[in-house]
Amino acid sequence: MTTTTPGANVITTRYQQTVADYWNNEKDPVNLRLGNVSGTYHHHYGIGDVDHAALQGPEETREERIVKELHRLEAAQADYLAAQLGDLGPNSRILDAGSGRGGTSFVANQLFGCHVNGISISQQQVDFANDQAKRRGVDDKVAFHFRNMLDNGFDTATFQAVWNNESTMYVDLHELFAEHARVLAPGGRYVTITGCYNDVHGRQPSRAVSQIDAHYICDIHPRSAYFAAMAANNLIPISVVDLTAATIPYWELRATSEVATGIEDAFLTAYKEGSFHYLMIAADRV
Ligand code: GPP
Ligand code: MG
Repeated sequence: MTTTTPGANVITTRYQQTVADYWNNEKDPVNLRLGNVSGTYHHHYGIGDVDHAALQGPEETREERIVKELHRLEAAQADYLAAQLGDLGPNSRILDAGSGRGGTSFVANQLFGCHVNGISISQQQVDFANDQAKRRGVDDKVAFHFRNMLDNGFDTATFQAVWNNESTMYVDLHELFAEHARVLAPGGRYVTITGCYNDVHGRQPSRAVSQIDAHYICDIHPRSAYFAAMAANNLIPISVVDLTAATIPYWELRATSEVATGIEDAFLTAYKEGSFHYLMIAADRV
């Protein structure tokens, strides 16, 4: 696996340090209990219909069944993202920008058998994910690094695919896509699944979107910003899918669960009032 020297300073602003602090301290049951279901730990939301049959059963096991079902919907989201990464094989090299506890990286490695590099500005997340790679016996192919997605330190034109699974809202999109375009090989694929606010609803984020920003210390971008920043950086969209309707069942189920964190109503309000979308965008590097 090729690794080059990352930028000398991984964390370059005080804002980035507050984000790193959040993730270094995060041990939320909504992420750890769900991850324990299969041993794959995700940091993104779910898509698809709730299987109400799977939720039938005695009251004592209700919570366990909800946790399992939420995890299944999150796994379906990761499978969906990985399926957009293009025609990859065991020799492909791919980059997970904002890799969390490694969930999507392991899904992609399992699907393609390829080399995966994940990067995060949270050392805790990097350590957790590298430990997972060892336990799974894939540390020869899947590795996580303490690096900044705006200055990732990898060689130019060396990745066949790059993705952000719900991590673009922490960075400036022009800086991000310039860096992605630098490391993507010509014809390489970029994929993001993201929450973005609806320009049609207004030029500024809605109250519910602002509540989500405050909860995660992020800065959700308008939908338009993605396409402007891609166009400026030789990333040409090939597929745009509105996953809003597909993610609402996940949030409705999560809102009824013990693992709810308090942000569920803001997501449901934002999606249902139309001020916010859950979007998949795939683009090719030219
Ligand atoms: C985290 O997932 C995702 C984000 C913090 C980015 C915000 C995403 C948007 C679509 C706006 P998580 O699994 O760590 O969050 P939670 O702890 O709420 O499950
Ligand atoms: Mg989560």
